[in-house]
Amino acid sequence: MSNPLVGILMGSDSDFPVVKDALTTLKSFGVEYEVLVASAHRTPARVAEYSGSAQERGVKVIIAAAGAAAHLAGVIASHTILPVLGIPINATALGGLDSLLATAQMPGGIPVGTLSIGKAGAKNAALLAVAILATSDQELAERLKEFRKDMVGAVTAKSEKLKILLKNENL
Ligand code: RP5
Repeated sequence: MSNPLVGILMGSDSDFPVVKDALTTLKSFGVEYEVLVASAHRTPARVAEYSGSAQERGVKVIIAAAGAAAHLAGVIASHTILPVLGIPINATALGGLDSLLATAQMPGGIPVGTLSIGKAGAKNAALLAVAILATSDQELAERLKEFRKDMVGAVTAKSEKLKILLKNENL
């Protein structure tokens, strides 16, 4: 990947099984990305260095995934004016509610676009990044429209399948 438009940071490599869904989604749209592990608490200087230089390197959107007291997305947002999307990770006994609140409840002034906890959030963070990039990339916008169309097709097919199942079971 030579010209990453999306930067993805995760607080720990233990977040990767969830973050992977963001990568596969970006890849399916042909969007280039870069990924690194950087923690707001364990490696604050690394987070500051990455976030402070991302825009000048051509990155357009940053996705941050973190669990527990998840300050990563907010700290990144404090170092850049790029849009920052947060994925709360379920990493503790609190089931991800801790990271959801830590990521979403930013005080006014430094926004973080927070997605849902876990894999759905990872997929949607990537789709939202694609939507942001698509505002200035017509080809990507067309791909996003196709994706939505395919989803309509898939849901309709599920409904048809259910109809057959109900008929077979005399319901
Ligand atoms: C957070 O703490 C990470 O994002 C991860 O979700 C959680 C646990 O990290 P590890 O102890 O697995 O490295 O900072």
